[in-house]
Amino acid sequence: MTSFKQVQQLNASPDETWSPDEGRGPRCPINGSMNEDRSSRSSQPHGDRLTRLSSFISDVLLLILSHLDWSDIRHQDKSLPSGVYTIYPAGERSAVQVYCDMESEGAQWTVICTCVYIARACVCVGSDLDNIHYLTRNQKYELLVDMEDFEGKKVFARYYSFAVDSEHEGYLLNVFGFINGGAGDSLRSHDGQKFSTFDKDQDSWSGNCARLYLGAFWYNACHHANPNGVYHWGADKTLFAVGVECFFWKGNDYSLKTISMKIRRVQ
Ligand SMILES: [Ca+2]
Repeated sequence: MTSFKQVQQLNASPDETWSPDEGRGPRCPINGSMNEDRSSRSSQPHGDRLTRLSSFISDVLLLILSHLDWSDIRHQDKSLPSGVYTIYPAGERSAVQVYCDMESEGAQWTVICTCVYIARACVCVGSDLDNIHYLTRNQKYELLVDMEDFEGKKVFARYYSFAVDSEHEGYLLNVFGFINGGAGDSLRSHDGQKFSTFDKDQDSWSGNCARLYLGAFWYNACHHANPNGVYHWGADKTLFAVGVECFFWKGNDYSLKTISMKIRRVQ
């Protein structure tokens, strides 16, 4: 299992976290129908087990599929604010907490990687790549990359289509349909690449890009973007291209103040 740099605690307040098992917040609308069905089934003939089993399986599948991502939660209560929520990308036993952004570019974005300031540095809080794969394998998703420099300027890059293949396929990145929000297209050269880490070199270079550039990403040979790189405070040429970088906006050797990658299901 491979992931972005991970921080487990997302500083969620209890009121911001929703789980269907907690009995608060939005409820799955089909819960009621399941209970109703069970009571009516009790009067059915004892021999009708196959029909009951088939109906039960159908109910369970509907329950699982109704909580896939943030869009499903938001669909049930449109007044919910930005915050940390629990989603189930691979079914009811796959609970994972994610930050949901209601403020950027039309809202309803599920954050898969973002910088959070901890001890005067920016730590990438990321989602597990398996979960991203589960979310994007059957549904069409778009990607928004927000970033900010130390002069206070904010830009973004947006892509109409985003998907990550399975671990077996190296978590290969599929991203296209670029829309320029001032950041340039620094992911183009990463499209079609597998995800590389310190201990798993899957890049297109003879060496290990993750070790050379001190990050973990869909390196080619090697990068135009390094969001999991070393956090510097802006321009720093001490080590070449190891910072949190977006080449087509700030070039090499400028480590960004913040960068966030967010996905949203295309309706
Ligand atoms: Ca390599």
